[in-house]
Amino acid sequence: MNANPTIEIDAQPYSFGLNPGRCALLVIDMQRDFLEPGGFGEMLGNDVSQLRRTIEPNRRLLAAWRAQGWLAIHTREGHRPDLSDLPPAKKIRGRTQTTIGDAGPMGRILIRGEPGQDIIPELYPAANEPVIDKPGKGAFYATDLQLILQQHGISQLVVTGVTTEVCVNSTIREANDRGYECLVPEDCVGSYFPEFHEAGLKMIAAQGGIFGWVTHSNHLTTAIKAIGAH
Ligand code: TIU
Repeated sequence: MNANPTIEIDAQPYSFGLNPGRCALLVIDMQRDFLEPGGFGEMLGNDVSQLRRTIEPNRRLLAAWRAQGWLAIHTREGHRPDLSDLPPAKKIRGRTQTTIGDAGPMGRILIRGEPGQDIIPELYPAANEPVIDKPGKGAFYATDLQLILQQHGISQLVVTGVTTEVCVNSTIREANDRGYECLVPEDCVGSYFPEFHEAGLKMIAAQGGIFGWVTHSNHLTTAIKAIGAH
């Protein structure tokens, strides 16, 4: 008998066969500056409530994942304090008065080590969970994410976090091209723009799952809990 049978998760465009031990949870950029009232995201005029609705489903999923002892990885978008990894094109993008590296409401904006760049307390990484600091939108670009996944024998990713059409979609496209199967719980990802969130999800599951699968976290947590705790 196979000690690790595949767990079938109800999903679009068809069910996802989750392979325990080979599937990691990848939580993208749940950072204070993107999600908290008074942070950089809100300072730019964004509606952070669109992102904050993802906190509770992510918390439940992370708890179920941890109870199985499965690998969870967290990412943070951010740059070195000397800005040596910040391309000028990214620094000036948006033509806003305050940009990356400037003083913001919670320290220097998107600079590693600053309070606003850190992960929200509700989803704070456990001591044994890798945290990937990434300078781009995709989590594979200029990081050691793939090396870490390889060391753990991971071939599938459950991808959550923010924002749906930016860092989540960029990461899923990078992962898909590298041969990883990606499953996205729709209630665990969010965008400041509801129409981009909807389109971002459709783009993933369209054309027979061109980039991956889309589910609801209830399907995942129910299936995981049915295995029982280890
Ligand atoms: N993490 C992430 O998506 N970074 C962004 O800048 N997202 C926006 O939607 N702006």
